[in-house]
Amino acid sequence: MSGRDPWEGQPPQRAQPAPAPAGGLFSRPNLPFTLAIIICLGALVAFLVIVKPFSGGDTEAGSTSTSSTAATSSTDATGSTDATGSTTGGTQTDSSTSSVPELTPLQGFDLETLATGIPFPVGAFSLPDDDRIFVVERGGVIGVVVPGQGLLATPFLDLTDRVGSGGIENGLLGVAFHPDYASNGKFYVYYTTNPGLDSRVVEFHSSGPDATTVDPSTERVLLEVDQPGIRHRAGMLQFGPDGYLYVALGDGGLGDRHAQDLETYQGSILRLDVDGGDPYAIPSDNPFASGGGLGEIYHYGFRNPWRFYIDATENMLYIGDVGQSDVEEVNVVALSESGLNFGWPDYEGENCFTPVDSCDPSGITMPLVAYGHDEGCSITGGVVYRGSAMPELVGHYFYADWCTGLFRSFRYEDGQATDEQDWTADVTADGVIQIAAVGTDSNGELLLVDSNGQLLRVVPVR
Ligand SMILES: [Ca+2]
Repeated sequence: MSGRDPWEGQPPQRAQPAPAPAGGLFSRPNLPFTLAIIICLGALVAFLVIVKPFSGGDTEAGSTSTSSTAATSSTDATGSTDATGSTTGGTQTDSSTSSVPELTPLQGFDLETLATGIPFPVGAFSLPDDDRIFVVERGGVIGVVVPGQGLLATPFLDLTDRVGSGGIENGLLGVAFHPDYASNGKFYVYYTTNPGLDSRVVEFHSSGPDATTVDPSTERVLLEVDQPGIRHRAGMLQFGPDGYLYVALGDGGLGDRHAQDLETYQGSILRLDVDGGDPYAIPSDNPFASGGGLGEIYHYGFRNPWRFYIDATENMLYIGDVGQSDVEEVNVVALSESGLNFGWPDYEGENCFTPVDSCDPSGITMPLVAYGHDEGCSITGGVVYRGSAMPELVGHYFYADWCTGLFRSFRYEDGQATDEQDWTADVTADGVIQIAAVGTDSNGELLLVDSNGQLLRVVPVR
C-alpha cells in the first residue's frame, strides 16, 4: 500500500540490537569468569525476589522504570484489564502516604515517535501482555505498530473492499477486542459502508491471540444504521466492565433533532450484549429495554461524541462531544447511570443552541469541562491514565483538540474536575497538532494518534 511507513519492508529483527557475538563469553578461556558472573547474578536476583529491598508498595509488573515504584497506594492495584484491552492496574497516587523515595518532579512530556506514514490514523488500541498497538486507519485498515519496528507491512485487518471513507468523518472508526479475546478471538469494528456511508457495527473472528492477520470473510454484521447525512459518525467502541459493548453514534450531521429522538440511533451511545441473542441481545437494564425508545440506547443527546472512554477502575464514563459553533465539552458520569440526555441540539455546552435564546435545562446532563472555540474547534475525547511511568498522573483524564494541539488533563473527584493541567506546549513543541485520538499501550502509557500519520508515545520529562 502506498503511503505506508518506510520501515515496513525491514525484517523485524532489523530494529533489534544484535545479540553479543557468540564465542566470547562462553569460549573456553572465559568460561570460568562467565560462570562466576552468572552465579553472582543468580544470587542477586534471588536476593531481590526474596527480600524485596525496594518494595514500598505495589510495583507495576514489567515496568522498566525504577521510578514507578513511587506508585504507593494499594487501592485499585488490581492489574485488571480495562475494556479497551489495555492493561490497567495503576494505583491512585497519594503523595501524603508515600513511603518510597520521591520522584523527581515531572517537568513535562516528550513524545516518542513509534511510527510515521500511517494513512490517516484515527485510533490506537492494545491488548494485555501484547506489545502490538492496533492502529485504526480511516481508509479501512487496522494496522499494527510494534515499538521499535514502526508500522508492519501486513495489516491486522483490511476492509478497504467494503469501507466508505469519503468525507473526513467516515471510514473505519473504531475497534474493540472482546474481553475474552484471548480465548474466543472475537473483536468488533465500527465502519461506514461503501456504498452508502451507513454506520455498521460488525464482529470478526481471529484464529486467536497470536493471530497477525484476520480473514475479512469472518465478518458478522450486528447492526447497520441508515445514514442519509454524511457527517458526525462518532464510531467509538469499548467494552465496559459489565461485559457489554458500548457504541457511539453522532447525530448524522443533518441539522435535525435525531439526537433527541429515541426512535433513531443517531446522537446516542448504545449498549449491546454481544454474547446473547442473535446477532446481539439488549441488556435488560438498558433504560429503554421495556419501551419508550430503542432498546439499544443507553444515553442520548450527542452531536458527535468523538471518543468516549470507560474507566473500568472507577466505573466511570467520560464523553468528549464535538461542538458546532462555540463550545467543546467533556461529560463525566458514573457508568451505572443510564438514560441521560446530554442536551444536543438544545444545548451546546451549557449554552442554549436550538433555539439560541431559550431552552429548558431540566433533565439535561451538563458537561463537566468545556472550552471555547478561541482554544480549539474539535475535541478529541481521551483516556484515563493508568500507566506506571507517571504515577502522579494515575487517574487523570487526558483529552485533546484536533485543531490546535490542545492537550489537557484533569482528575474527576466527587462531581468536580480537579488538578486541571495544560500540556499543550509539550505536544505542540514536537509539531503535533492534529490529535485524532488518545490511546494506551499494553502498559497503560499514553499514545497520541496524529492524523498526519504519526503514532507517538507520551514519555515523562523529569
Ligand atoms: Ca452536551
